[in-house]
Amino acid sequence: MISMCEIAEKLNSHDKLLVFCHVRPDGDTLGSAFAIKRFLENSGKTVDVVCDSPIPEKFSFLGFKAFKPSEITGEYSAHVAVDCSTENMLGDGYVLYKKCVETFNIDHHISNTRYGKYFYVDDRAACCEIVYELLTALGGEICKSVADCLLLGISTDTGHYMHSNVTVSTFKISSELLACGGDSHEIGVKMFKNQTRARATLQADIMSKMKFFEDGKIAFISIMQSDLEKFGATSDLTEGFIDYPLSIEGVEVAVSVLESRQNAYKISLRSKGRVNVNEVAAGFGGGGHILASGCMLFGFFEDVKDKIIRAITLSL
Ligand SMILES: [Mn+2]
Repeated sequence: MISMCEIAEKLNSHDKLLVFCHVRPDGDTLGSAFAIKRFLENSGKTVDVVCDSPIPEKFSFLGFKAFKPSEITGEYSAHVAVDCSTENMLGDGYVLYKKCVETFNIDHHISNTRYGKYFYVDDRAACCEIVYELLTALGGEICKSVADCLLLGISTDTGHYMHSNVTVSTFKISSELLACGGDSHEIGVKMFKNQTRARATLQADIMSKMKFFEDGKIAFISIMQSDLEKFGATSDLTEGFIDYPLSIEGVEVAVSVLESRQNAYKISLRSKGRVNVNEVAAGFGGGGHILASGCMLFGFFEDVKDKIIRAITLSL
């Protein structure tokens, strides 16, 4: 791994950069990418953002506009992936990412596969913490718009400062971003205290069908395509559902199974601490963090459910 100073220096030598977000983008990958874009554009560089999935509506107040990988025609001298633990997270952007000689990989997932010519991986609450330090190393003023991007990533990846991943640096960086004009309150409200009626009614329905295993230590929810259709909801609206089962007394691990297509399920895992769910997910080719991870499982729903419950039970 190269140092923060070196990565800043290497990035600074480029005038036209393409920044890659992961598929099904969250606040951290978008915040990281658009903070880099807006900061470098302030110093006259050209920076575009590419993402293989649409940007969810809830981020619209921040004015993010990203290209699809297929829409990119020009040449960029550097390709930068942010918050992407594996190249697969780039979706179809992966082929495009590899086309450049100068590839950067900036991430905070301990499971990061260290791809790219230059990688910087640090176990932080959010990739946006790393990006803040990178922009600080580059020098120059952080404007309100950049501060809001970075606060977005920190807010969403920490459950607005409620998760155990929050450290001294999380608060220190956040306070500096507030001093730059960032509006932490607006971001917190827009991300955590605001939802569509479709999401709220879908959530009530899903929670009413919650199941428990191992004396209530495992809480399990599942969201099928038919549930989404019933409420006119899209799968990105289910983000955050898993926090509810995890909040229940006695639950050690919460599992969410989202049917992405027939016989293909996106598994999300959250732990209160006794179980390392990064290891559980890694057993199925996935990964993430000790307390929050995910993987894909294929097959019939009942088999998928048994497989994941068994793996968690063995780690309890
Ligand atoms: Mn992240």
